[in-house]
Amino acid sequence: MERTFIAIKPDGVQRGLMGEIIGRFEAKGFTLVGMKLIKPTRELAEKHYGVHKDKPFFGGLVDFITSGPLVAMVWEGEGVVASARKLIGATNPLTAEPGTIRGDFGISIGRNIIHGSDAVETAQSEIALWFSEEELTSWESKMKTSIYE
Ligand code: D4T
Repeated sequence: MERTFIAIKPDGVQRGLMGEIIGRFEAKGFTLVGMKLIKPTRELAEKHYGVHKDKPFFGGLVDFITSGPLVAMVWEGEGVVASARKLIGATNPLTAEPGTIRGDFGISIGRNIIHGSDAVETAQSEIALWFSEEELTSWESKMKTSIYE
């Protein structure tokens, strides 16, 4: 089953949106297989956003992501990588569609509340970066036959 890495960024934590965001993934039918509240080190944040290291916003992004606790999660389900990106919405909250997490709760691109892996391969490397195997718990929801045909 496909897995993706989701992080509620420090702004989402500070604004009290943890329950709302986790609830949206649960209500959709996805399964939570790992979760922890952590204040990431600079090294971890720089690795996570390594693809952006030459961008002008990189320093500010790393400062922000290490500024406070975030909720790191792994969610599992059919097509969860692409579906999570749709639940999250466009990178810029001002142009993100209403009904998406960023569209409903954000304004600034540098405070866009949540991260979700952009592809299956990225998800695999991000999960390995943020979690050890022992921190992930495989389990089968008793609602599975009501969610999947
Ligand atoms: P993440 O990776 O956080 O899920 O965001 P996206 O996948 O939607 O968008 P991204 O990789 O292009 O951007 C990563 C991260 O950088 C912040 N950012 C981005 C910023 O502060 N200023 C900018 O101009 C851009 C493009 C927001 C998300």
